Amino acid sequence: MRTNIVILTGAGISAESGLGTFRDEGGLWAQHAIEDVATPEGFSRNPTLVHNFYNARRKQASAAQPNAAHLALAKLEQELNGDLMIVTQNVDALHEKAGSRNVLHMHGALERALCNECGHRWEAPTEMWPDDPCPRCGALATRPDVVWFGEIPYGMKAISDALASADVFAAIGTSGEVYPAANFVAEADGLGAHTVELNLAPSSGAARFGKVVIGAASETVPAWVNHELTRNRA
Ligand code: BV8
Repeated sequence: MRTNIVILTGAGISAESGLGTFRDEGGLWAQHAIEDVATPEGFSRNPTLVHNFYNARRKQASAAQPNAAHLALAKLEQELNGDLMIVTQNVDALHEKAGSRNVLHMHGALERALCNECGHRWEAPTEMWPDDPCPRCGALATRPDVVWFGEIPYGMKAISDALASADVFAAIGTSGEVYPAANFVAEADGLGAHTVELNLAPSSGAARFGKVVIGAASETVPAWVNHELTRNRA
C-alpha cells in the first residue's frame, strides 16, 4: 500500500559515525557558547572563531562514514512504494554518502559556502577564513552556508508540503529543542500522520509522538525500516 514518509534527523543519527551531538554530555554546546559560534552576531563579532569552529567540523565530517542508520534510510528510499523526504538538521553529508537522494538540509551544509554580499553559493573549501574573497563578486563576506539561530531555515515550504501528504512522520536522533523543526511532529499529527520518535533517550517532545522507540539509531533504524517496508508491501 503506497505510503508517504517524512523523516526528520538530528545529530543523534550521526553520533555513531563519530560526529559530536550538541546537547549530550560533552557535546558541541558544552565546548562553545551558542551565541559565539551559531549566530550571525557571533560571526560578525569574531569571524575567525566561527570559521575555526566550522573548519574543524567540516574536516571531521568529510572523514566520517555513514552508519547502519543512514544506510537503512537509503534502502527505505530505494524500496518504498511511496515518497520519502529526509529533512535533516544536520550539516554533515552522511545521508548522501549512504546513497539517499531526496535530502533537505534545513540548517544548511558544511560542504557549501555562501557570500553575504551577493548570495553566491559554492562548494566550501576544507578551510574557510574571513579574508577569503567571494569567487563571484570578490567581497570579503564569505561564510559557511549554515542556518544560525535567528535565521530562517531552508526549505520550509517544501517541508510543509511534504508533511501535508505524509502518512508517517519519524524523528530520529533529535532532542526536539530547536524550532521550527521541533514543531514538525505537531504539524504532521494534526494532518493525520502516524508519528514515531527513534532516540537514545526520550526527547523533550517525546509525549507528542504516537510511538517512541528507545535505543541507538544503528540498531533501531534498520529494524524500523524493515518493519515499514513489510507494512508497505502488504
Ligand atoms: C528561526 C547551525 C524564525 C548549524 C543550528 C520558541 C519558539 C520558536 C522559535 C524559537 C523559540 N525560542 C527561540 C527560537 C528560535 C530558535 C530556537 O529554536 N531556539 C531554541 C534553542 C529554543 N530557532 C531559530 O533561531 C531557527 N530560526 O526560528 O527563524 C523563523 C522560522 C520559521 C519561519 C520563519 C521564521 C534556526 C534554528 C537553526 C539553528 N542552527 N545549527 C550547525 O552548526 O550545525 S541548531 C543545532 O541544533 C543544529 O542544527 C542541530 O541539528 C540542532 C538540533 O539539535 P539536535 O540535532 O537535536 O542535536 P542534540 O544534540 O540537541 O540532540 C541529539 C539527540 O540525539 C539527543 O536527543 C540524543 O538523545 C540523541 N542521540 C544521541 N546519540 C544517539 C541518539 N539517538 C539515537 N542514536 C544515538 N546513537
